Amino acid sequence: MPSDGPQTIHLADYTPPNWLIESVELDFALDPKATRVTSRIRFTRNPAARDGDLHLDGEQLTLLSAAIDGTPLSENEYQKTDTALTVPAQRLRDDAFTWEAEVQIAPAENTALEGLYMSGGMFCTQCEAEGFRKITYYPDRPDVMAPFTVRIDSPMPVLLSNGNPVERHGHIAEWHDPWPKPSYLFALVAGDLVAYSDHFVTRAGRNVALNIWVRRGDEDKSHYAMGALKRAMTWDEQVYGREYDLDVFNIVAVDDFNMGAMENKGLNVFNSKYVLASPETATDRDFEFIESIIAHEYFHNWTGNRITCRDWFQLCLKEGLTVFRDQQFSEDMRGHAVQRIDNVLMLRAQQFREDAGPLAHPVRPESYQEINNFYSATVYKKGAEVIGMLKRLVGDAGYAKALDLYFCRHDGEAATIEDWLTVFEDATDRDLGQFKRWYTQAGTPRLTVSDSFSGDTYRIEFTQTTKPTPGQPDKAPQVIPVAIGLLDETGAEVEPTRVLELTEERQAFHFHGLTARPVPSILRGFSAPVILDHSPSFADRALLLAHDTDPFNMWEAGRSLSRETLIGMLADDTPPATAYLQALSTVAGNDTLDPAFRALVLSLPSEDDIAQGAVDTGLVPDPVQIHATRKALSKAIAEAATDTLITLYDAMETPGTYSSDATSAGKRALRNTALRLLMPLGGQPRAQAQYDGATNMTDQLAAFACLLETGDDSVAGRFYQQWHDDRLVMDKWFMLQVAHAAPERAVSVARSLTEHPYFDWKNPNRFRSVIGGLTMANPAGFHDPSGAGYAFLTDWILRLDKANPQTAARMSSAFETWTRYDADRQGMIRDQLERIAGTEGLSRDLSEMAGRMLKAGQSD
Ligand code: B3K
Ligand code: ZN
Repeated sequence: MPSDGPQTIHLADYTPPNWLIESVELDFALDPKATRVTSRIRFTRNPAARDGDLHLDGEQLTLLSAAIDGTPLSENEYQKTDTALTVPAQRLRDDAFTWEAEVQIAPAENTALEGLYMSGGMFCTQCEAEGFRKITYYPDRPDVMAPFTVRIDSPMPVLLSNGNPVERHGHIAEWHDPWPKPSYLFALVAGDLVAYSDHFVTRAGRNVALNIWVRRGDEDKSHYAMGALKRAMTWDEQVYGREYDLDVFNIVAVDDFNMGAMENKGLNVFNSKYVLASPETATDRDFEFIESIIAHEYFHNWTGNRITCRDWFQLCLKEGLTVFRDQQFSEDMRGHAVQRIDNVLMLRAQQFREDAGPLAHPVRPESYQEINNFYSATVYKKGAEVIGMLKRLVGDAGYAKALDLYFCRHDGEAATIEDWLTVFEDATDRDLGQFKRWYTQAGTPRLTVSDSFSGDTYRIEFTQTTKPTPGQPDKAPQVIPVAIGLLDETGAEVEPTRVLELTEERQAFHFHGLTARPVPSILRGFSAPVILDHSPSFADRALLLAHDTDPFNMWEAGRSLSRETLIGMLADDTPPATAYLQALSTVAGNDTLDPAFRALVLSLPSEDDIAQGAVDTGLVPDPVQIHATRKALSKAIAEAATDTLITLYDAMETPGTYSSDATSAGKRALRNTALRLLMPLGGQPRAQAQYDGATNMTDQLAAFACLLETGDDSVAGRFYQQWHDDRLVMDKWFMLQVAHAAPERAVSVARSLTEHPYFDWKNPNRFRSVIGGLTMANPAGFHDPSGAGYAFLTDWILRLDKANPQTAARMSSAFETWTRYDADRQGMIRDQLERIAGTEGLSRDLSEMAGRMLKAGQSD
């Protein structure tokens, strides 16, 4: 890295701000090419200050004027660079002063979708993490919190900002947010929008106006999101005792957005994908995501906004906790077992994958170049698991007490992980010194199990190890809560769930008073984010699959049999055991089990999971072979369970009006799983009939995917004719054609879709549909032995990097698993990573990602 390359920021270098802010006033005169922003900021000296300089961040701003206490600043009274403006302490002798500045910005030219930008003719903002500095000069750091007053001058009919509306006179609207907040929570929206409105009365009797702002015609697609918002508001009052604190809560749906949504105070901005839904246009999965993301952003009002982060290293303080809260909410709304399994599936697919490769980092990282690269599965999803473990260790009552103390002690503050852990220590009298390693140590611990039985005693011994990760060669033992229960040979539970606390590298536990060797059910509910290295006999796993009282482990038993079967097929062509196929078929036909659960048992591990499983057993994964093997196993399951699947397909029909509730969605999931499995056994007419008769997107899309895989060329055209006017459905059209293309055709299908007139590469959803459709949803196509997939991805991210570095950098993580493949593939990916790293004018975002990934191959 050249010495003038991107600067690395270290947690250890944190210093408090020199100046705090009492109040902020912002005036916006909106214009796509030349927006004027006037700021009036009252600064007061921070008693904890290091020195008296005033440091303001500012990027891509044209400074028109600046003054202190009404006196204009001349150019020799401050220093200005491309990223900052500093007024030296000598100019600031008083303990308080008012800064006034006017800057000009060009939202229409902002393709990075960070700061103030335009989407479909409307003005909108995205400031987290460091976008506010593209709006005006400001100490753009989360530990500077202030109340904001915002005036917007624009002919647009709808003008929104944070807080409560103050007044509206013709072209000018004023908003006031009384709650001190950091700049990353600022938001402004101006557009020709319409609202779908409702209201909510809080526990204390405050009447809150609720509005979901959308483009004309989309009002009816906002009903589901509104219901989800009200359920989330009620749930947070009932479960966490948290009430909403403003007169209005606004949500805006935006088509061009880099991520899912953003929790700006009182004005959440959403990717329209996570707001708009109707039965005809959205799948059950879309409804589920909308509910959880609406809840997630709403829950941030307390965990993130009222209590925010001191610095960006503490990101998991708000994200891990808020993900944990939204997962609890979804479990309460939709069923605990299935939601838990779903969350673990995503954790393994995204976070375990990250932890196993060059991008591994602790839940609280210690350094970064570009903070946007750390909105990662580790910070979010492992961050949530860490809180789940804390709750398990201190118990429900201890957790409730700690959270009450947290809200009371830190309300209005910018806090740290140390503050968070101290709250738990104070509330529960526990020493969390060792537990803290979950925040500081990267990597997924592997738990090896050995057990024995003698006399009346069952002994189980665990050994924990964690592989080295970048910058952390040696790992210390962590506190691992292992929920365990014991079954006898008939499947009866002889020892109900108890939580064993592992603290040592190697530790044994004893269970006395047993009459025979029990079958252990280990890590119930996935009580810790670890890899369990334990291969019980087929008979033991079949017993767990049939009888475990813990639904997570019941599913896990089936999953581990599927994984082992696939690895056997890959390694030496071992055919799937009849008993395994029979066990799956029995579960599928067991009407006492929830259909959604049965659908999960019937789903095989993803191709990427199988690749990681292969690595774990010492094989070099071949994505093309994995694809074929998974297909073969799927067919074998269908052959063994044909009658059951046909019966299920008919029995799980949900006639009548569509309902997105979990029970109906579960039936559709099982029915569509059966449809898919039956495809190689002459299922085409069934899929065709379902496609023709579908009245909801879940069923239509499931049939569409099946038909695409048969090579049916006409179905994509029919789908297009029906849906070409609907952007969100067209995203699915793009994505599925790539995802379900035969591997050898996938790159050419993706490439020709990038030439389609509707392919708008600057729209992140569309970009992700096609490029992500290849890298994430068609791994065998992406890893085509020719290397064409690698070159295709690289061409596109280099192009996107010039317009939108954040999304380009995120997409580059498709390469994060590169060292697991054969030498040819590794060589080709290394070439592409080097090509990226060597590109002139690369963004800080993408340069950091390529650099981190390349480092992994250096010792080779
Ligand atoms: N806090 C935002 C994410 C911001 C991402 C910035 N690159 C959404 C969320 O986690 O709720
Ligand atoms: Zn969040």
